[in-house]
Amino acid sequence: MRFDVVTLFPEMITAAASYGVTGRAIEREIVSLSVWNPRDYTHDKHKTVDDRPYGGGPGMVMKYQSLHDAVNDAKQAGSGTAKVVYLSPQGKPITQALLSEACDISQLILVAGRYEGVDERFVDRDCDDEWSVGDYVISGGELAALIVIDAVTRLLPGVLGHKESALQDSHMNGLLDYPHFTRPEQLETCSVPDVLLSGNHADIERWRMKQALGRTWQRRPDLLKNKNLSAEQEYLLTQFKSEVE
Ligand code: 9D3
Repeated sequence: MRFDVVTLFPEMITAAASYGVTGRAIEREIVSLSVWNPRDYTHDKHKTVDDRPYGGGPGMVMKYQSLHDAVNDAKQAGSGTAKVVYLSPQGKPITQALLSEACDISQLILVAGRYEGVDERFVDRDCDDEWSVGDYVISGGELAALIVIDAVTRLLPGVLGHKESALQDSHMNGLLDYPHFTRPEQLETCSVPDVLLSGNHADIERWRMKQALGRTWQRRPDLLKNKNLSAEQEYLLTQFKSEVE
């Protein structure tokens, strides 16, 4: 899988992606990452990438031509078909399902905007899709592009170890995680739940499922609405609810 990011701040992308899971995937050549700066595609003395909005109003808008030329170079650097995605607050909210579909694409060109955004004709003519990372304001598309790169890379075959991969498609998928504990067993008055020290793996599994269901019900009831629970899960959730005052 090949990622190309069009950005005025290329070091932001290469620096952050060089750590952890993404850094390792790049080193092992499971993914490649290239950055393209629209400023390198300007031709005027001041390397102008932005201009004032037609119709007036505050802020500046990224100009069409340098974005277009940067995307074209990114496409030519690839070998097959590319998908061009503009990261913006107006985009469709990214979900695990949307990112799973992106795994089948051999080249993902991510365009990060700055200022008030890009000339809309770039979105219309050059982009295949427009994605958002959620309903809050960030200062530009770079952090959003990094989220996409991280989340997609984790889904690619061979990136995660066996244990993490197994965790990824566990039976608790679609639920919030259960609570985790490690040593020490006692922190002042706060102890580890007895069941986790019991060595009874069936009891531990049931307790974790109950916690995952209960926390999802408390914190993210929207996630339970689209989920079919087994009879066992319904029983565990009822038990959890009855234990809440
Ligand atoms: C305060 C400026 N806003 C006026 C209503 C518009 C605005 C312009 C540009 C808000 C944010 C941005 C920059 N954001 C992104 O480039 C961005 C983003 C986001 O802000 N939220 C969620 N997902 C994304 S993806 C890219």
